[in-house]
Amino acid sequence: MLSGIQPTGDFHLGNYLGALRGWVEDQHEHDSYFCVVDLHALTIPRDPAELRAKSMECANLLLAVGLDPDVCTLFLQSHVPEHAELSWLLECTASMGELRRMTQFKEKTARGGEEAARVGLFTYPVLQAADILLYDADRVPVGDDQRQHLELTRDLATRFNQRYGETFVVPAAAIPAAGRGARIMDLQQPTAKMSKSAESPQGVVLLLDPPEAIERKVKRAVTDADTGTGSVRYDPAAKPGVSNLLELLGLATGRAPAQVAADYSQYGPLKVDTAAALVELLRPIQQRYWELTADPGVAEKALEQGADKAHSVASVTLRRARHSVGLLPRP
Ligand code: ATP
Ligand code: LTN
Repeated sequence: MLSGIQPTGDFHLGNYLGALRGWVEDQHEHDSYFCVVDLHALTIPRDPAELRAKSMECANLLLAVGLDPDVCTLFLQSHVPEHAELSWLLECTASMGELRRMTQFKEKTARGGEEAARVGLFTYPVLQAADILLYDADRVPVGDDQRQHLELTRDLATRFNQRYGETFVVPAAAIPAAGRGARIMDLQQPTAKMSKSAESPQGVVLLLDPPEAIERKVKRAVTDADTGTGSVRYDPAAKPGVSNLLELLGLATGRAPAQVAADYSQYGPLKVDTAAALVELLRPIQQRYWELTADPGVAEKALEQGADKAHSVASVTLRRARHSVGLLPRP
């Protein structure tokens, strides 16, 4: 199993409930690789000092949510050069047309236009395919927004295998069920996903937000005008704001959102309880995070051990792929 996360922006509840929380459980059931995708972060302008700091912050947060470096393999993408090399072989497998159809590319170039976009933003999903295929991953846990990138990875693996003979394992996405964290919505704009790159910070609950900030953001969450009888119900299409709060409270307390709805008739108490549950959910993560930042050696050691393990696996797969396409081994 493999998944990745970009060391950019600040981690939020969508990242945690849609992806990271599942990773922590998965690590005990699968041979798991978790990659901080620092090369992907270069697809849009980044300050070098900030990228360095964010990469360490990201590693510390992954440890704080519960990834155990003695159980799983946690590493930085750029520490394993095979990722960039396999990406080239896959770029020679992918077509311009299929990359141009990627929603993320279209969204991220909507404002500045395609002309100014970095080529890396265009080939981003190919590098992602390399991340996955290098580890023979058959399970890739991600949020719903990554569905299209996973489809592309499957297409590239299948095409490569057909062209050059069986080389890669064709992976499958593991996406949480609807209402169970697949797509946590922005609290201010409940029809858009909660995102690191959201316009307003008020709609995004960060993993490191202090309790007062969590309470304020949840209290001000956009609900809707329909406050009559039966207004607290799980109905994402008609009531996106309320449904998102029900989903959050459900995820924090281990219940289905419709089950949570049965306990409430008004928005006020739902918000108070959601905020309190989120504060409790994040408290131990924040505490571990601050302990880890005080001792940078822990993350450094985890990343070193992770890079060695990842390299030993990736180098074997890359050798296989090089041989398949006809590249000669070095004498
Ligand atoms: P950006 O919005 O700037 O692209 P992001 O918040 O989506 O960033 P990523 O690093 O791209 O962050 O995502 C890390 C993981 O979190 C991915 O598996 C992604 O699917 C998941 N994820 C991100 N946002 C949400 C969300 N709102 N709900 C559920 N899962 C999410
Ligand atoms: N594109 C993903 C991050 C990512 C990833 C991966 C996820 C890069 N490589 C490999 C799963 C597997 C994102 O934006 N969330």
